[in-house]
Amino acid sequence: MKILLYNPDNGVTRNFMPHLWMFLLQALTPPGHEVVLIDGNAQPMDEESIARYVREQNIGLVGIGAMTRMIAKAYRMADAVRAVGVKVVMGGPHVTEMADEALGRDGGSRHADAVALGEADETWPRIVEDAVRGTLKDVYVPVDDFGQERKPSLQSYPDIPWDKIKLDQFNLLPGILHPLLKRVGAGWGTFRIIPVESGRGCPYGCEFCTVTGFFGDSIRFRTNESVVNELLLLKARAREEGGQIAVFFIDDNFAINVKRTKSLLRDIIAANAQVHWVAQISANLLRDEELVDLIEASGGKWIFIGMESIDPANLADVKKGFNKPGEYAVVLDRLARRNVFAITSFIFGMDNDTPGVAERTLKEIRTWPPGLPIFGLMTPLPATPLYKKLEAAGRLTRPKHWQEFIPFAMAHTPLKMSIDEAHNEVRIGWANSYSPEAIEKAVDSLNHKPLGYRINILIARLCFRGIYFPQMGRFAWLKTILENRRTIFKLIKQGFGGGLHAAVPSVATEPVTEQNH
Ligand code: B12
Ligand code: SF4
Repeated sequence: MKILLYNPDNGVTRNFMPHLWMFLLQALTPPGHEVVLIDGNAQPMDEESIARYVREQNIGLVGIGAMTRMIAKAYRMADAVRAVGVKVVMGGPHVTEMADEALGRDGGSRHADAVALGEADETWPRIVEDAVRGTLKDVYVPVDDFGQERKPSLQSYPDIPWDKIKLDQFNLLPGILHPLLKRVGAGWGTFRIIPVESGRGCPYGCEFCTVTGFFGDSIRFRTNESVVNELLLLKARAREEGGQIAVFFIDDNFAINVKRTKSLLRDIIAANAQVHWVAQISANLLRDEELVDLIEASGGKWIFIGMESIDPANLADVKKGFNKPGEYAVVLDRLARRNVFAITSFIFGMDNDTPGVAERTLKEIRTWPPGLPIFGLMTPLPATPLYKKLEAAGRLTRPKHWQEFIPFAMAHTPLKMSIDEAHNEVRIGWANSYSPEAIEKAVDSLNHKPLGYRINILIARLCFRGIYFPQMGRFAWLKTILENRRTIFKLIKQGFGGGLHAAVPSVATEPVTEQNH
């Protein structure tokens, strides 16, 4: 059977990274089937084109995965596939929580023939076999022989054949730049960010987050060997195709077990499997100097920290009191001293927020080493404790906000400001952090660092800007480049002064070298 795995576009940004679930399920598909992957963020498709594709390619089963914010598009695409008589199975965090919605059991129309609840590593092969036999069930639940919920162990993690998988849709370097980059130096034909997981689960249970409910509070890890082998495979691929590969460790809290993280990082270093990597780690776990040393030595470049708020009352309210705003600056300095920078994520519209929260947060941020601040709004995702709390209190203004997804729009009223005021705070956060002046200031403040780092932060800021300010087309990019021309020219001038080749940091093919320090 020919199977299509499809991830809908998010409608806001182009994907900088493919979704892991597609590659994982492809690797877990029983032999004898052909699996094709389409990520709508890289290959945009509408209802008509997916229906045509399914017909022309003789697809026998379509698997669709989606987060809450893409679910409306996912349902529309599923409807189009089912209309041409092909079965659709849906999975992922949203339909796990809202299976009745996907199956049309809540009074709405049906979008999926089958729904895979939770982690589908063990149920997917059964789904494929049932689809072949024509005996698809409505719901697949990962349970053991006694009917108890079972979280898959990651000890026998499948080998994802990164050396063979077609990744043409995930080259971040625009074709127009290829000739120029080839002249800059070998190793810049492609640049990909690849998702790798080393473990699943987070016990912290923050009120707004789906992770503890979905993956459970017991944490499961892959073996160090399996992660290291995956990195070696990716590194070899980058070398072979004359390109760059960076890895996003998508674990929700990469250092949740510090001892184990250190042992993994040591093994990565020992095997010379370093690639440049990004990971999510909560601030409290970055107190450990040895951990941060190992992050640097193993290729860690950016750490995503869910800071959420600089107000301890807000943090306590959402059960994230383990974040201590008083130590944010120390943590960020500790990283920056090793040339590791932070993506700092904030949520506005929390219950103790009042107008002016953006400016108060920006004032703090300005005292920190430059990084990548991002600002979002408190969002009640289905089945989270936050959703239940707001629903019980009658505070949801758009209880089914996913049916009509609007980027950066609240679905409930915060306690101490209006919805419009909360939206305005987010706008202030983005406008101040990603204006040409702010970007120039961030790049200039790294004047004592190697040129590669300043180029890194410039490119990262220009890309991150697109999360809030629409930057999808060529024209939008051209405008951004023009607005930031002063900073760009400054770096080009310095690059030619020192030799452009020396200035461009190698992302994946080199371990961390003296030049990077
Ligand atoms: C990596 C990641 C991202 C990446 C983007 C996704 C990517 N390219 O990989 C980045 C960093 C950009 C991102 C951004 C956001 N993310 Co995010 N992200 C994740 C993260 C950490 C890992 C995803 C992953 O690969 N997991 C590992 C795989 C194996 O698990 P999985 O995807 O769930 O797949 C398994 C099952 O769900 C199932 N399955 C999934 N799909 C399908 C399909 C079929 C057909 C079947 C059968 C089974 C199946 O099988 C898989 C194997 O068991 C998750 C948290 C998590 N640990 O999952 C959050 C998560 C998915 N993100 C979340 C959110 C909210 C966001 C943001 C909205 C945050 C924000 N406020 O801005 C943005 C929006 C992004 C956008 N513009 O669309 C939520 C989604 C909750 C929800 N109900 O939708 C999660 C769960 C985290 C959370 N805090 O709750 N994210
Ligand atoms: S620490 Fe992160 S992953 Fe864990 S529950 Fe809190 S927000 Fe979710």
